[in-house]
Amino acid sequence: MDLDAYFAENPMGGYVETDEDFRSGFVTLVGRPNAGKSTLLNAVMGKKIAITSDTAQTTRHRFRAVLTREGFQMIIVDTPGLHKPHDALGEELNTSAIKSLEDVDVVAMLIDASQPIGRGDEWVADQVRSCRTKKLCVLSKIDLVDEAFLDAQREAARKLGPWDAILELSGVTGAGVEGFVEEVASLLPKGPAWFPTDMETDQPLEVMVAEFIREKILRGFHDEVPHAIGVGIEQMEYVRKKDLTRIYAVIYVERDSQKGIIIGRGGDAIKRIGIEARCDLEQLLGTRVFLDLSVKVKKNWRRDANQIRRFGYGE
Ligand SMILES: Nc1nc2c(ncn2[C@@H]2O[C@H](COP(=O)(O)OP(=O)(O)O)[C@@H](O)[C@H]2O)c(=O)[nH]1
Ligand SMILES: [Mg+2]
Repeated sequence: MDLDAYFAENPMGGYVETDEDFRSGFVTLVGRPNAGKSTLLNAVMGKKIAITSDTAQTTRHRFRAVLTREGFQMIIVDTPGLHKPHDALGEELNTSAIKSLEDVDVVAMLIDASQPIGRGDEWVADQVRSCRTKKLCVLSKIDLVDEAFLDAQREAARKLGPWDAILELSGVTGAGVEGFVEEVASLLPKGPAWFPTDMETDQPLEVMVAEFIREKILRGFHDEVPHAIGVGIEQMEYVRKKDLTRIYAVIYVERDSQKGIIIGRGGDAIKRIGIEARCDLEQLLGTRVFLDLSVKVKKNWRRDANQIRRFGYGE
């Protein structure tokens, strides 16, 4: 096969020219739910790839984002938070996060600097300590704390170590994010790029679309409903003539009462979810979007490991 001709015709397949100083490798983000892992991932990538919210179990599956720059390629693994599991879904999510500690070069443990460091963080640190990788401790959300508090947090974080470095940053303001990228890059082993330069994530598009919709529900409802939902994409088609993507998605809930809440009075709530999701999806896809949302009841899907996998969560 003539590779030059192939790449000329398929610019999507480009690989970087690498020399012997090129570094490449994997960094996994771990920490308690809400530590700011997915927000940091988006800040590093300079665009939204991961969904974020202040609801636990926002991130339900492990996936990778690829950052390629001159001199290095970094594969960032985002994970569900590590926490004490309460149901089959929670257990799957933990397993998924713990697995992500294997076979990587750097583990970055995020700690929300605005919260007291506690048992939950100690438990995560215990998991991290037994890894043979390089280890970073990242104090996140520093925009929410003052200098004195941050000093105390840094001291508490040090005791959870040993760490190769302790960093501080805010995924919201961007402070310290570049420093994080540089630190990780310096810890990566030498070696050629793993992925094409234009590849930004290994999440299938369908999964990203479903996740972007789920995010709007997480952000819109602050009771138990968010935990009970899963989103499935039934059909997705691109109409070239209209530069339009048609998406048919189903929101699964566990009970009729939850279905009522998601739909809202006179369909208000689901209409709002649809409008918000469509905005994000148009950004993601770079086309106009027609979004059809429906709600179905699927009892106990969270207790059934097979169902959980069918929704694309966990391993
Ligand atoms: N103020 C502030 N909020 C943040 C920051 N990083 C994350 N958050 C918020 O914290 C919540 C959890 O963030 P997320 O990235 O989903 O956490 P994850 O569960 O660790 O992936 C969201 O509401 C974010 O907007 C930060 O640097 N500053
Ligand atoms: Mg997350």
